[in-house]
Amino acid sequence: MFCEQCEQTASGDGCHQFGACGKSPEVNSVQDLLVYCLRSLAPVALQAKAAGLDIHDLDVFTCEALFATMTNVNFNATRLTEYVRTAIAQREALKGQLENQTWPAIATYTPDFEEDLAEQGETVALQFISQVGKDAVDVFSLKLTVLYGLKGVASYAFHASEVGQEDEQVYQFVYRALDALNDQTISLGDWVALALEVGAINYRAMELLDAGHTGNFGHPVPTQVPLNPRLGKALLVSGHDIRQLAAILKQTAGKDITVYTHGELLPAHGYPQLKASYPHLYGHYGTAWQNQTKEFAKFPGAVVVTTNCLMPPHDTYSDKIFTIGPVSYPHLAYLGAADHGIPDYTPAIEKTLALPGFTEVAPEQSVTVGFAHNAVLSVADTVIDAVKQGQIRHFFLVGGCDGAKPGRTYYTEFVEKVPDDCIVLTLACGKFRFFDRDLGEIAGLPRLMDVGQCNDAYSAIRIALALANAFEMDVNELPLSMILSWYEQKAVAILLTLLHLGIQDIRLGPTLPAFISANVFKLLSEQYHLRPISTPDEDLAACLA
Ligand code: SF4
Ligand code: SF3
Repeated sequence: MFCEQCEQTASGDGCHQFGACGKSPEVNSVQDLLVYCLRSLAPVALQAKAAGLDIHDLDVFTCEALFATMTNVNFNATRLTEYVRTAIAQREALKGQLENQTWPAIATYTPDFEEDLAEQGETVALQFISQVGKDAVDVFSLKLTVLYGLKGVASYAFHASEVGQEDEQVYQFVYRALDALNDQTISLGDWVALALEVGAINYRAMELLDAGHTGNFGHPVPTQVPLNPRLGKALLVSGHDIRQLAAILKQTAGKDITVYTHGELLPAHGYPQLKASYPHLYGHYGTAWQNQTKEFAKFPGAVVVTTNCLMPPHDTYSDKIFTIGPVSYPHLAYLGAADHGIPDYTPAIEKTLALPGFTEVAPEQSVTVGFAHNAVLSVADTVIDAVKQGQIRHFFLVGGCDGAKPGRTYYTEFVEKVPDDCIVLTLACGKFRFFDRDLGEIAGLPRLMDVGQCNDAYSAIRIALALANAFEMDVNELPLSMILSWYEQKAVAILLTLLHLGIQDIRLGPTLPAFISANVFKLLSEQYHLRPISTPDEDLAACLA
């Protein structure tokens, strides 16, 4: 097997024997086969669109299928095979509607479903890896950057479609980028341009998702979220999917169940309409994804995992875990979509009622969430005055994915060392390293503001652009530094968005992506001053200089 799509990749240069994430070589190969089949579908889908056919369901399917190949989403070869079958069946059905076309060879590829699909996946993956010619290493690096970034785009576009926000431009691009991966003639420079276009499209996908979340649930407002449980039956919802959280809240209403968020669903508490409609959306339990085996084991109720990051579950608790959508793991209960993409959550509810729930009170503790663009920009005047009067010296955006590597203590230390006259904005699951710290206030503004999920990088960008506008300066001239952590492919998409917007001087860690070649990194550091994190002291001093 060969996979190097995440930060956890073995020895920093690719998982070859078994995934450090727990993905088996067989599952990896079926995922490779699925990506190949989606690439084979792409030219046909583009033709269908050019011919004016409505292929909306296929657009959403393509995004979901790409999502299923992201890190810590789908470990189930059977379900991945279903995606492969659907991709091929849909492609052939479309070809039937597009008569008299000459198709490229890839669009005629069909796996032999009677034979070992993993073996066939390995063959197509080897073809993809075998690059020849000038700039082969760097072209391969950029192809992987495009593919991995595209997975991030697809995941956000899938979520945006769930909350009723779609843009044909995004779907078109998904196929165009998949089709580009079939093209051996694209130059190095054009691959760089395509990678930046992934960033541009990702900005649009995140914007759509923001519009879907705020349109359905209101603009986030600063909201206190209890971290201590309350007595009674408890259901935990993990992942990123706020629409599914809303569906679970609806289906558990009046059943004497308290619903807790886990991981990237913490910011859901900031959405006022969700809170107002469902008072049993009470608190947050646990921290970032890599701690879930301990946290899920201890949680005294059922757990629904709506998206990444799912870790291979331990036997001691696997019978209370439920997965949905693109998420799957062999032997874990899977709740298929029953009504407009919403599963019937009865099995998870029954499991919750059968489990003891919380039986002991714990000391009160809380965090505040809800500092998305609307909330922060509603106090823009205060922020601007505080900067002008020298009360706020600098802003730091410290955020991104969390992970298990010891080097990630950098981020905790960094935040602890940020001087008192600076504000820390944070987002995504990396915040769990410091989210419960009380950093105090400046001019009535909290020094630590939780902007939201990883996709709310859109909100952070909106805040930065609005401040730049107010100060009549370029965003790179603002007293703002971005200290980012990455783990999976959503983070790749977000990084490409920031580069597309021309954001300079980003510090990235805990390590640089293995799929970025030395030359590609050189280019990024020359053009954007992208650099690896060093030590908190050194980086802080440089940012504040
Ligand atoms: Fe390795 Fe990450 Fe790929 Fe899993 S997703 S196999 S940990 S590189
Ligand atoms: Fe975290 Fe998996 Fe990336 Fe949404 S949930 S940021 S790692």
